[in-house]
Amino acid sequence: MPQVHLLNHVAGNVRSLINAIEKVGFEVIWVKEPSDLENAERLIFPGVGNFGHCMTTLRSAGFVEPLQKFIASGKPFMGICVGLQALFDGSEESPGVRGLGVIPGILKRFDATSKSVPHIGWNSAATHEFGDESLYGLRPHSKYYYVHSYAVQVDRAALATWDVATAVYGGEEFVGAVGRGSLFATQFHPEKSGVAGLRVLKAFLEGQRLGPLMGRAAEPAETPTGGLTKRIIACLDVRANDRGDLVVTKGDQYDVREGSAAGGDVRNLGKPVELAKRYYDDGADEVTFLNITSFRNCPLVDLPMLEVLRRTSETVFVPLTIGGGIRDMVDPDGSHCSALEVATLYFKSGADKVSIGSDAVAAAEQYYRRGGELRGDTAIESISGAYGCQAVVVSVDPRRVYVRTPEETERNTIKTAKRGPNGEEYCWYQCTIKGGREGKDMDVQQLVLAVEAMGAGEILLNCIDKDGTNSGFDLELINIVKSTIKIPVIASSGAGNPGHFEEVFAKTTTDAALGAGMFHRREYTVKQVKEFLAGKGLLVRDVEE
Ligand code: 1PR
Repeated sequence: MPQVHLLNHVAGNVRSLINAIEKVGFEVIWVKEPSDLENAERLIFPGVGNFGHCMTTLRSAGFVEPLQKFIASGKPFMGICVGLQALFDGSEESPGVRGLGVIPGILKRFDATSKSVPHIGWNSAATHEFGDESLYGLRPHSKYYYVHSYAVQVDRAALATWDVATAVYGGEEFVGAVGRGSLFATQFHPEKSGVAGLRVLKAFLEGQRLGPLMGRAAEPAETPTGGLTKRIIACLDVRANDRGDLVVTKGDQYDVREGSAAGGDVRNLGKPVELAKRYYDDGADEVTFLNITSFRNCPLVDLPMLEVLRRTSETVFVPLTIGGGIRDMVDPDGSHCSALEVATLYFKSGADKVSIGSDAVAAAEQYYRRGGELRGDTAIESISGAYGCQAVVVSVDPRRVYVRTPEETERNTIKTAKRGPNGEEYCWYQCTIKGGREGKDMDVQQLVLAVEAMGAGEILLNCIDKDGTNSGFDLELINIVKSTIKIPVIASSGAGNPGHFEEVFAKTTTDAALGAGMFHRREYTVKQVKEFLAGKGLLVRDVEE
């Protein structure tokens, strides 16, 4: 097998990259020290997280000069995400920290006044000036998975001697991929970009710099968010059933047992790894696993979801999120594991993001008790500090509480179009923990504001009243959360048909929408949802073969 060296000095999910490299027929050799670069024939430098942290780590390990030398030698080099950013002079993210200075330019933060930041999702990497040829298999109408807050704005004069593929987000045109000679770098993650991404990785590894252009030339995207597609996410609630088998289950308003009386069997809708693969093949833009019972008495290293992630990441090349039990924990043998250690195990097993539920509510309560002061050591802060905010999702499980007048409660209320059982015209959204079993004296706006301040990168917004009802998303809830924070929101709970997805994208500014039961029960496929949305003029990622 031909080989590629991998410089892995920055935290993140490298397992998926290794799986992707192996999938396209190459073997990975780890770079352990700077002198290893002398023997490398080709090199990949991936990275996630903070620019300054990345450069400082490289500098202190003595990699800066050997890297510059490797690149100058003309051997094939590929940077991914922060691996692209490091090639530039610097970044607003870490003023005063020098990059490798191979390509001119400074990274700037996306303007968040009119859009969510980070930029998370599937966008273009279009090469307008290539005539009939494509750079490393990039296709004008393919979509690639991005997750970043800082980007290189396209300055055609400064980049005149470089080949550049661009994307547009909320009116800002930025560098999606850049290359010259045998140097190539992508801001997107090819290992997370499905078939389109694997094609790019393969072309780089095989040295296929230019190839025939497939498909029409790209036109600059004109939608308000640019070329960013509407993300459709498939969610798998996973737990052990009463026989101890790991199953994908699905609740009705969080009750996962069959029959109306408590005590029926846990609903079994399939096996996690197989279902995840099915949704990937169908075009799901992400797959989320929620480990709904957290396997409370299981030693950390034996957590069944670790194996589920390892196996899923071998065949599923889109982002994987894992939730449930991401918190400080004590192993059955009495040893203490921090939330960061738990998350690290999941990232090493193939997860791209962790989703925090109950622990986020506890952290938010303490945050307000301290008068809005950050403590620095909560699960959200420690994981986001080590892996970047894009790696931390907060899963919110709110429930409606109806009141006759806003004065009846100190919580933030809304006037609702859907009145309460006694004709109440107002409601507030109460945060819950432990799968909805315990309500807290905190409303959803307070929670999302606190977790955004702590460094969460995204909100997974469930709704207990809507879960499993097939009656559509709670649009009022989504709108109040979207107007409260800047980070992206995934609308969840209630999807029953493709029209519900169209409705949530038309009537809210949600960044993504998630479905569970309707996919598990095979009522509709992800592909059908996407075809329906495309038919209504919405931008979605096509499934490539
Ligand atoms: O508190 O950090 O250990 O995380 C536990 C996680 O497990 C949380 O993300 C919580 O939302 C989830 N969870 C706990 N209990 C349940 C349950 O169902 N009994 N599931 C549960 C949450 C809601 C969604 C569902 C959507 C879409 N499930 O994930 O997939 O509502 O469903 P639909 O499209 O069929 O309507 P921690």
